[in-house]
Amino acid sequence: MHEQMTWTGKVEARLAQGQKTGLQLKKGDVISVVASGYVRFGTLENQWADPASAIPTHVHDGYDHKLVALIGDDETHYPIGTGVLNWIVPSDGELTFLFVDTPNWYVDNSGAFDVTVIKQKQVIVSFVN
Ligand SMILES: [Ca+2]
Repeated sequence: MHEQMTWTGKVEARLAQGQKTGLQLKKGDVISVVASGYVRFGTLENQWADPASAIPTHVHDGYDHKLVALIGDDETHYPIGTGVLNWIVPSDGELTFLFVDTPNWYVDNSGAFDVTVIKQKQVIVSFVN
């Protein structure tokens, strides 16, 4: 099977477990990501976020409303925001995107970000015996 090198799709704000991409990454892989759009993380008029943060009018509630990446079973939230360029992947596993919201308060979210990922050629390292 041909290795998947790209993923383009929606990351819905209401997905508490995030959106899996099917992209299997290995530590040392290099990827670039572009994310755009606006989502709502609640029903109040000012509860909007772009991929990097809540809009500035929202009263800070202690949670960063932003797009992050997860890799495999690693619970680490890797910041993505509006995108990353030439990011060297730190661990092995499937790439998942997640919109960070207050735990258990995903049900009142709506909208989705448009996200595109490209897995790039790795830097070739030559070993001399
Ligand atoms: Ca919410």
